[in-house]
Amino acid sequence: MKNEIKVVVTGAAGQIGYSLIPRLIDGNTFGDTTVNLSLVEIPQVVSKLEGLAMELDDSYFPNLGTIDYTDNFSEAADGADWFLLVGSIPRGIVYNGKKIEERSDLLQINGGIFVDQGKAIGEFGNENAKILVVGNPANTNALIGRKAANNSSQTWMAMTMLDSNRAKSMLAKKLSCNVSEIKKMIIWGNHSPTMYPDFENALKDNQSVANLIEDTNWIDSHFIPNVQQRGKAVIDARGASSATSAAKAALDTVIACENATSSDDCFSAAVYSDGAYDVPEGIMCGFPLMTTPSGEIEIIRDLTLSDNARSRLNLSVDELLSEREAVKDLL
Ligand code: NAX
Repeated sequence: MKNEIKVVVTGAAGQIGYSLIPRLIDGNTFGDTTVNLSLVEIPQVVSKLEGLAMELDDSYFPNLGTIDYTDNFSEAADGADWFLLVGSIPRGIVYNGKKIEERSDLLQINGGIFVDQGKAIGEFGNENAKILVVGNPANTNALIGRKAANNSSQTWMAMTMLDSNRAKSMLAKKLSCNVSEIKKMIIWGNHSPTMYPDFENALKDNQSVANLIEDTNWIDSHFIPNVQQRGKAVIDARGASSATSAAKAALDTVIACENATSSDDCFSAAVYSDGAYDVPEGIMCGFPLMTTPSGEIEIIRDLTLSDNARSRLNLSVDELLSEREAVKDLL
């Protein structure tokens, strides 16, 4: 780990940002490294970041380096090692006089944002920078950003760790164990209700969860749909989308990328498909990942997918292909 690291967070004045940003500098996520923060917001909101910067100063974080806040993404991107791209326009708001309700509208609007951010990351971000897209539709936003960046030494990911953490929690409750005992909880496909939480490759005590849970009805009618729909369930219960759990998942992804993965585990994020597991090339798909001891992020390629898993993955891949088609003018 470097002695000093620069981290850019967009959407910094949002719900997830408020929970995420302090924990980037708490000495846990990046270890004993000085963290320079570059916080980005849209022009209408950027002045609010002064208040957040004041709170960070007031919080006694020995690992805090500098704090910059800006609405100029290119300026923020200069020399950055990590990009947490949280900011995006949510569904349901009025944008340029039109209420954004369709996923296709969301894809176009946010896609445009990710073209500009991607270009700036490719040009000004560090070689070997890592980019985690949280803002939805995360997989396709990441695809657009990656293409615009056109920098093969940088690693683009879209976040599926929250889905993986949700799945671990449900399995741990069912198996009466601690969440940390569930290993290899892979989320395949899109961060959307078509995602496939893979209970067959998930392990507890080195045994497939599929063998430990005999109640197949629970898997099909409770576990899989509830992981897929958990985001909506939180919105219904809380009146706002997941924030603290999303922030924790982003931090977990950073930690997973910064530390070598143990041989009995993997982590989940969507990365660019190179044809692994027969997923078509050129989409950002959730895969099982590992960080090598030298810090490379790689797809784990030796797992088996059952016919059931394969058909569920295919559904999600079809959705990703149709999203790609919807934004082809941006690629
Ligand atoms: P908020 O609406 O609270 O905050 C978003 C912030 O982004 C706002 O302050 C807005 O001004 C800012 N923003 C918009 N466009 C921007 C741009 N071009 N540059 C910089 N900032 C910009 O939303 P929040 O609850 O924080 O959620 C943020 C995003 O995370 C949403 O797109 C949401 O759908 C997505 N999520 C993704 C999850 C995942 O697992 N991948 C789970 C949680 C969350 O739903």
